[in-house]
Amino acid sequence: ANQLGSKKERTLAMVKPDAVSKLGDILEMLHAANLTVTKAKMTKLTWSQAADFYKEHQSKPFYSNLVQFMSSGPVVAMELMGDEAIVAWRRLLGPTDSAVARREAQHSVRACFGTDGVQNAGHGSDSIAAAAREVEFFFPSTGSHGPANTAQYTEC
Ligand code: RTP
Ligand code: MG
Repeated sequence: ANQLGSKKERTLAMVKPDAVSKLGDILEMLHAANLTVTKAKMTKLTWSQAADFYKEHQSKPFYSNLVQFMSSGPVVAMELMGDEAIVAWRRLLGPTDSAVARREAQHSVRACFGTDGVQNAGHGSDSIAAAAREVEFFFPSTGSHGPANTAQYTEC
């Protein structure tokens, strides 16, 4: 914790296929919430990549719909940094079901841009361990080609 008692954390945010066209609005919401984008990538997940990413849910009834949706079009993955970034981004996302979000968190990402319970605009890591796994999933620290993920963000 710093002098103010807050913890700088990183988390993995993903803009799901139903909200990629709203990326600009979502970036504005991140900025307003004091969350900094430190890595970003647009990609289209294969079915098996989406299945791997959400494997903790493989026994759930919605799993095949979820994997189908998550591999149906491009997604934008971002590493975010900020004070208590994990819970701050999940708060900004709002409740899992977009209809509930529209009732209970009207200014959230899912209220504004989500479609329903599965197509809900965004994903956020739910723990420090999940954030580490999910950042590595999209931004592998070894074995990647092209420019390295070593950019250092500086305040402007
Ligand atoms: P996420 O992992 O995507 O950030 O969402 P979450 O923590 O709010 O919700 P989670 O329980 O982890 O579920 C992962 C994703 O599966 C879809 N889902 N559908 N039909 C349903 O009951 C249902 N429940 C979950 C959503 O896309 C959810 O974000
Ligand atoms: Mg989750």
